[in-house]
Amino acid sequence: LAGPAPTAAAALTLRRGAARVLIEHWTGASTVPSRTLYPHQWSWDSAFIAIGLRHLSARRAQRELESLLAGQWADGRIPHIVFNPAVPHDAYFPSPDFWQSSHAGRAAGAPAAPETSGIVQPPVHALAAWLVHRADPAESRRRGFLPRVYPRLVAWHDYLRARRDLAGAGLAAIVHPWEPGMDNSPCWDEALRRVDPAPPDAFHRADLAQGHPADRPTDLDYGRYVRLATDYRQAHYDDRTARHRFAVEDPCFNALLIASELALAGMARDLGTADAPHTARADELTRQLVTRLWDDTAGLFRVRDLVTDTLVDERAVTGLVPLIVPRLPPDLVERLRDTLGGPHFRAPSSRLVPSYDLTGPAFDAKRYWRGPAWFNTAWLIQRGLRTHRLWADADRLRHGILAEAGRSGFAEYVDPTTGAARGARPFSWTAALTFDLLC
Ligand code: 9WN
Repeated sequence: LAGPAPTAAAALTLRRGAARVLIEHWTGASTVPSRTLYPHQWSWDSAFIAIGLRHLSARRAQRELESLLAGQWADGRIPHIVFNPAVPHDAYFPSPDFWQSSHAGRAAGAPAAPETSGIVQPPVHALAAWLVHRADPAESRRRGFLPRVYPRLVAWHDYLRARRDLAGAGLAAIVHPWEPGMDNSPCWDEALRRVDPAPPDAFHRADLAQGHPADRPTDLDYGRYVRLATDYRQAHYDDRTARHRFAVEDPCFNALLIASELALAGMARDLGTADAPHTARADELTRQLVTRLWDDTAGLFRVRDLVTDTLVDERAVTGLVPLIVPRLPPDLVERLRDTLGGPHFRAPSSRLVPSYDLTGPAFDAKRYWRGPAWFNTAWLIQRGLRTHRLWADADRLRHGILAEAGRSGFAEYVDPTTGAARGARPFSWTAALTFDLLC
């Protein structure tokens, strides 16, 4: 399924289509992931969107990240949603009424405005900001972009280090299944079984009015998401006192932290802050990632459940994303490459990477992060392959991303067994990352 590169005409059509999605989803200060399903600003979406947008308008890409950072809390956290006050509250659940950030999050430093969620998403932001800066350094300098965002991104990483190193071993933990951005991955199933779901009448799902129920997490999943978020809110989102019933170390989240820490090192050099500790931090995180999450038998990284202090016995795409870590030991790179091309992840009909083991007991070709192939993880993996100079593998995946994006109309994800488009369409990061690969 290697597939050829798109012809010049096909690439032009794809570029135009991707640009159109980004323009139509721009709200004036940021980009919505989808006009229907996700009408606010999401954290890691904005980072991926900025990576594509930088080729279209470096200024707009900077504003995308600045608008997200306007929702940053005084404790350094970047919330996973920054709400648009113009959007009716019933358009998305959970809405600002549920999170109550400006009220319940006050002690943890939530801003008075805008309203935000209280949890986080993977730290792709510094990587995105550095790529945005490098796309047009003159425009970046003219707007003072790096001097403004660098301290905020440092504060974000400080938050993860100070408040989220729950095991005390150096890696950042996530405390809600929405935090890794892979909501219903089978990797969380066991940990979630310990959580009593909130009763179904305690919430009303807006997503089912837009999305297909077979594509989305179940009501039982939502009951547990609501319970965990309610508990966190009742603890005023204070990580020093909150007791987390769900706490795991996720490979993708930490790999992105490493890539972003290295991006901070680049920014610090550019700003003349030579003694910044970022490279040393990235090296230490890389050591801990390998020590705590690598599974040599399976040939990929696993999730660590911090309540039981064990590795979760599931293979998922999160375990392949650490390919983006530059100083990964070469033998691990080889093993990851083999796993990527082996029976668990080589999909028959899609040329992307399925979100979950094709042979795994929980595999579901349609349901969100339980099998469907997503474009952001494919983009990260192709970047990782390139980082390790595996050019042919990277090109194959790049061509796959371009082909699937075009064929699916920039879908949120595709069924890896049939190649059928699923989820929201068009979806912003699919368009943005496609655009990036064409520039
Ligand atoms: C909850 C916006 C987000 C993505 C996540 C994806 C999905 C939200 C939802 O949509 O999550 O945050 O409502 O399902 O899982 O990765 O950031 O696109």
